[in-house]
Amino acid sequence: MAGEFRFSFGPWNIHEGADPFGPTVRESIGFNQKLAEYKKLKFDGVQFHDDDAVPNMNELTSAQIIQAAKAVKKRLDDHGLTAEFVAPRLWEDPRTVDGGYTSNDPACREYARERSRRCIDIARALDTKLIVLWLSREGTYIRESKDSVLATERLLAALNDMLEYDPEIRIAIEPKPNEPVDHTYIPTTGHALALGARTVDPSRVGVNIESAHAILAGLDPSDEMGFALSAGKLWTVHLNDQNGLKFDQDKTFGAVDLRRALNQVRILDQHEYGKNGEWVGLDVKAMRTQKAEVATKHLRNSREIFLRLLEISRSLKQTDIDGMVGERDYEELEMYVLGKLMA
Ligand code: XLS
Ligand code: MG
Repeated sequence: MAGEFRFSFGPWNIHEGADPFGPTVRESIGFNQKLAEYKKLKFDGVQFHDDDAVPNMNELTSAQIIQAAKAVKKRLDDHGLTAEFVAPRLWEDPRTVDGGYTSNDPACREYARERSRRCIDIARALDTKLIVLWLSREGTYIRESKDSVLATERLLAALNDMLEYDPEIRIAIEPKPNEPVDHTYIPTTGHALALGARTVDPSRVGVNIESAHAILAGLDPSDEMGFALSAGKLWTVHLNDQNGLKFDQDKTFGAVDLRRALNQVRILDQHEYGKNGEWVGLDVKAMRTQKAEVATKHLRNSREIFLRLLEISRSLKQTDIDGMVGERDYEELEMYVLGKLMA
């Protein structure tokens, strides 16, 4: 509903703390136990990778996968939770080592497309029609290894394949410019929407904008959101924060730059994000230093920061802003916004 926000996160946002330079530092928490945390943290929506719902899906028939996903749907119901979306995890299997849809190996490309169809089956069993597509390894480590024209055509064919497989699903592409690969083929919102516009059904392709991914591309997340909102294409968000150009940090929303966070909340609020049922997703990770018993505070904090920034955004008086804009006194406007943030 417009003006009211509901929040979601994925089971991967409660995690063991491994990073590229060190192993896990916290015990694994079972999926059921994680579900029990959602309401305590005041979240109602669950985001899924396909194998968060059906972990051994590669060993099951499609009928078995659907049956297993239906059992997960029952567990969601027991906890009063809703599945927001399902994303095919196309970056861990050995067959996706060189990408999924754009892999140079035809057998691997077929694996990625087949896996995506099974992901759609899981979404339907969980009672959601939204598929998120983070195109993880769809790019190159070295430029000469793939042809970017051919790769774009392959991505388009994969999207068409999914749209045709299920005439009701909608696909929200989650752009990211790098990591794990050196450069990806769909680095920004503009690329995602341009690709969607060329599919068999552009009305069913939109975006999931993640704050950190926009920042890594040198862009302002709220402007990326505005671009998608103006096209009616912002179907979910992954809010978080990022301290400069380094690995994807998934920091607590607003933890690095409160003003940048304020502007994301503001653009969402002012353009009635949520009125078509869109969720506020928080793709945040606890710091590795965090002890196990307090390793969900990043979720609690991110939600709270969103709501406090919402209050600040709504306390900005439009007539005052209009006056300063009318005078072109942007120094005064800057101080007005900063003053509210520092109050
Ligand atoms: C990775 C992405 C990922 C997606 C879901 O950088 O943020 O976690 O959100 O597949
Ligand atoms: Mg994300």
